[in-house]
Amino acid sequence: MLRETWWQRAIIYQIYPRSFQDSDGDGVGDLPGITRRLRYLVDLGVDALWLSPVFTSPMRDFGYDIVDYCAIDPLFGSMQDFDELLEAAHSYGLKLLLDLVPNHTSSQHPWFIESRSSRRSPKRNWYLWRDPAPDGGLPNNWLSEFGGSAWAFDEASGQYYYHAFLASQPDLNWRNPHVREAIHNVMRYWLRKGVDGFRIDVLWHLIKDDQFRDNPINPEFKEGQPPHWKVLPLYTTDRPEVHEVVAGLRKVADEFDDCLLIGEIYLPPKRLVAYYGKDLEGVHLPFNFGLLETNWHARKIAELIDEYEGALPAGSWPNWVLGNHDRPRIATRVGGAQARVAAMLLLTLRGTPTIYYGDEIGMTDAEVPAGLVCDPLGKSVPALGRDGARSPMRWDGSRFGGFSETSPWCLCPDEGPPNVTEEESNQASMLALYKRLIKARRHNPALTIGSYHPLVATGDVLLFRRSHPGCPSVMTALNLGDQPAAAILEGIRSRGRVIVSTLAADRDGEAVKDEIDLRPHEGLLIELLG
Ligand code: TEU
Repeated sequence: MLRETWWQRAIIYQIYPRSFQDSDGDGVGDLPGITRRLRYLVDLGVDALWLSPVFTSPMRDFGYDIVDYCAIDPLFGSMQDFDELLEAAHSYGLKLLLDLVPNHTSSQHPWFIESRSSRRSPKRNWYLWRDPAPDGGLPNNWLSEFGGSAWAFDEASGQYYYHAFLASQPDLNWRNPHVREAIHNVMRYWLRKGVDGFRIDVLWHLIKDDQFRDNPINPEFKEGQPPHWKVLPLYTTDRPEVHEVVAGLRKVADEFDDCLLIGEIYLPPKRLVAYYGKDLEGVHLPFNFGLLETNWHARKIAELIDEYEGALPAGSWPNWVLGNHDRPRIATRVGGAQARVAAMLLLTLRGTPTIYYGDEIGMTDAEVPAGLVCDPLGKSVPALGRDGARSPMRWDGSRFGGFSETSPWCLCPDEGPPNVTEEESNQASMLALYKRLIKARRHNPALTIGSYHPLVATGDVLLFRRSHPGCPSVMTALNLGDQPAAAILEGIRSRGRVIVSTLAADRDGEAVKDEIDLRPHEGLLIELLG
């Protein structure tokens, strides 16, 4: 069993820095803005902040295209601003995680400029260069996630380079030990500064097939699906050799105390958990995106939890994610009423939860008129546009939502709710619910580190129990439907009392026996007595 670490009990909060708080009036969020809002995050009760990339970048993919891994983009502030943020976060007891983007750089990164300069460049082999096919065409059928072939032709040197995302995001060659060493040193740079770990971008992409074989055609592809689904990514992602690379990243993390590595990996549970590594020498938390992808039905969610819990290797620690900067927001996917139920689910499941900024006030995706699309993915595959989930944080009801003095880079926040100021003074708000749930979680080890026991998943009702020796067990009872529902607990002694209802405080302390009545869209947290 692994020794208990800070991140097992922690709640992580993702900040998309462009959209959190502008401090210099340019309409783009920045580091001093985040520093200004730390008090809010402490009051919310989270433990660690993960910042999407803040490094120097031409921003073709909003910072996921980096030209200097060890410098702050002036749009976000200076290195001094970063140091101040880190110090302030630590003084509040908050951990700070950065976004490590090891799979690709910007095409403007000096490494790529040098690599591209000639076939004989010492850095040629830092990226993936291939000759054209004998007929002069593409080296193989690999597709970019952002549309079209994953190969871009370089006229000057007469070869193609591989890019899993934009052509301006060439993939690094992770079979090259110099690339490994260079990124390891990037990690060391930030860890020496005192950051507490990294979320690692597209970890399952790092190694591609060394024979560059064609990906198999996807027989189930249907028109309207993302174009890159036409082939199955057999030879471009989740290659067996990736685990050695992951273990290498972990070794660097282990040079430092308590460094947390989270991997961004979109894979089904059985393949996902391989990223914990042999003997748990992989990342500490391979992000579990099950809740982003599941249908919102009690049975489906129960199956997802069982499958995930069942796949976890001995001694590993689970985690759950409800939203991020790449996917529609939870309140948009399941509606405002169910978003409250989802909050209870996220914060009472076993495993480290990650909250996406703004979800705690019930923000929904902004509607993005076609002419205003910023996201490169949204431009090539409109159905997958990500701008909506990246709109500015809504701090108050003023013009520009208290986010900025000026019109924001992305769509303006509407005036009015939801916003932090309004919700702070409303006991029935989403924000108040998040705070109560976080407090309950922190208060009872059954919820933070306790074991998980499935109880019921029928109709719209989902029920489970969390237990830990020496403290009261807690039951989560969720109604995922819009009709009243009852759960009858046969053979379970379930005397308890309600500690949180997602709807209102009117049931606090209510005694519960064998039958639990749930109002439409209601979730109850019940502390069991004996
Ligand atoms: O996302 C990788 C990824 O899998 C996404 O491309 C996802 O498939 C897509 O957004 C559809 O939901 C990471 C970052 O989170 C994303 O913001 C970057 O654009 C991408 O990598 C490239 O760095």
